[in-house]
Amino acid sequence: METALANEYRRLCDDSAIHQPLAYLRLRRAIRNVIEHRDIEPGQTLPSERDLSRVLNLSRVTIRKAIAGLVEEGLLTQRHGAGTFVAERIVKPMSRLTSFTEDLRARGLHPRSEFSERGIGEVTPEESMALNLSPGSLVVRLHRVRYAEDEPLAIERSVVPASVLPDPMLVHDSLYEALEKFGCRPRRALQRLRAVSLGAQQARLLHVATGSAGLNIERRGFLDDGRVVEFTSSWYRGDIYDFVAELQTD
Ligand code: 16G
Repeated sequence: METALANEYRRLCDDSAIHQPLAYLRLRRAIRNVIEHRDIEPGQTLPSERDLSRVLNLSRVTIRKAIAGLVEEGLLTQRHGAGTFVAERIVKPMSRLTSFTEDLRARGLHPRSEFSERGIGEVTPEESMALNLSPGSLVVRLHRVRYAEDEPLAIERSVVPASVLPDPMLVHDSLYEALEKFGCRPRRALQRLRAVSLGAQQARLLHVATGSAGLNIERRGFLDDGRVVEFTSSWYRGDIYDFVAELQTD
């Protein structure tokens, strides 16, 4: 691991296409890359600050700064006296508007989806409220079970105005990638989180016992001009996910 990280760090230093003069940001990127390439697995320990400082010829302050950012992002966790580990549970920071696909890829996992619905229809009263659409408008509906390799992690039901995404078949793996192509990826979102116990059908889809803990998250995603481009209700497995928010006083 130490060697893989040192090689990656040196590669970034030598790569003239990467203009990153700050050593701690370069190191952060190198750690992110080795996690993504699975040179270090979830649960494994990162080399100590002292070893990294010696091998990379960087100050311990730089190493600490690089690591602190990744702990905040949820890629690394620290246990007092035991060191720094690659996070095992999926820690999702609430401060960044990322997609399921991006979150998993950043952890070296391969996201995929199984669709149970991918169609277009007239907006329901509840959807029209959530999306600010007038009755009769058309919406695209996507119902998916979301996996990391073969492990189901979440169930998601997304509704998107057809004026933004005209054809549901344009969504393959990632809704946000499809929206991006139309310049309509959400720029801001409002989320509501609720603790739930998963019903029989949801539990079966997520391979957990009926009544297991889950998190229901509703996200409304907005464009800069205020249009709502997404209304998604997700049920995430409570045994795998941690949602983390950074709070500040005024
Ligand atoms: C996340 C979002 C969901 C969004 C999806 C897009 C939360 C709680 N939910 O799961 O609202 O629709 O990502 O992911 O983060 P995709 O681009 O991989 O389809």
